[in-house]
Amino acid sequence: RRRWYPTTPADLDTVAARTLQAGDDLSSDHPGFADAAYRSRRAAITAAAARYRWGDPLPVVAYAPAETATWTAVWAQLAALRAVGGGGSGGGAAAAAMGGAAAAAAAAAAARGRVVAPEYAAAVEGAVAEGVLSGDAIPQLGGVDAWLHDRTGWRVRPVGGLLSPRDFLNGLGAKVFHATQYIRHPSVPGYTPEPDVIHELLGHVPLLSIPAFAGLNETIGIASRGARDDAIERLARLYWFTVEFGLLWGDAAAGGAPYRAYGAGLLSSPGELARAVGLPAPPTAEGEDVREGASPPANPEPDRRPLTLEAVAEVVASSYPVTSFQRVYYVAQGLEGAADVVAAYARQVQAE
Ligand code: H2B
Ligand code: FE
Repeated sequence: RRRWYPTTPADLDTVAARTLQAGDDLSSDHPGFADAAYRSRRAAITAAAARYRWGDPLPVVAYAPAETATWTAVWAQLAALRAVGGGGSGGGAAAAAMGGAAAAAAAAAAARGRVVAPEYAAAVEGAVAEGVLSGDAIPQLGGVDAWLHDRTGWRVRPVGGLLSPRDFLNGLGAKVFHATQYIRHPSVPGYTPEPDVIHELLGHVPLLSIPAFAGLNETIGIASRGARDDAIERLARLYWFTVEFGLLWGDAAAGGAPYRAYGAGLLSSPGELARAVGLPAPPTAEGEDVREGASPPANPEPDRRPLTLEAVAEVVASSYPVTSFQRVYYVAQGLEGAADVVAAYARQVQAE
């Protein structure tokens, strides 16, 4: 007999409090471990997430100036990478002003050099235009949730830390994305070993506003329902190498960028994003330890392999580092291509 699994957002009340690593119980290698003020701040934010029940207003966090400064600094680095090849945020507007075929051609030329998925860049620009995302303040979940729900019907739910892969994937099947609200420790703004508000709201949420990509997430989530433990592990790996660290083929033949990132782990880490798409590392803040063990000698040029259904067999058998840059990235043919490969594998899992 198959075990019970949550299928509605309200069902998630039973799992969302089961975090693996409570926000007030940081492991000893966490940059905030020795910082008592950071720990108590995290504990206050995660306590509100633990009290949350479906239907409650989403918790509002009054972020301190230092927290906002971390958001703003990382936002600036990521915005620079997002704008590569896109002519900055004005590129699209300049093309639009020309009108007609000339505008389309100019927009296509501008987009060729992009190192992030063009759908992602457009989603972030749209959210900024609507005042949902901004580099000036850490967004609150309520505004983000309403914006996302309007687009793809997905909801955001607060969570105090990492969930088990099963609980987290079951949430995706209910079109619910669990989001942490605390921000990474200011000593290491370029990197976090666990999800934080930058990773959730700037990495994951814009992509979940894109129907093809939201569908990919839901597909993995539905396949996780009642699945055996070994199937959960394989789906978690598939999630990791697509949703978290996936790349798309770019437009190298036309002189554009060879790779474009769509993985949220890349889109929220300036150093790893640059490396994954083959750009020089962005300048880091003074004294910043971008990521331990991640300097070029320790991390030679990564492998990039095509994401095919045959490659998924290798993906789901591969463990991956959580606290250093990835050694291998899988490259898909557009977000639809990634979704097709994931759907084909999900059908196999459901037939097991
Ligand atoms: N929990 C939370 N809170 N956020 C995540 O992004 C997350 C998680 N990712 N648990 C999961 C695990 C992912 O790495 C896969 C499915 O294991
Ligand atoms: Fe994530």
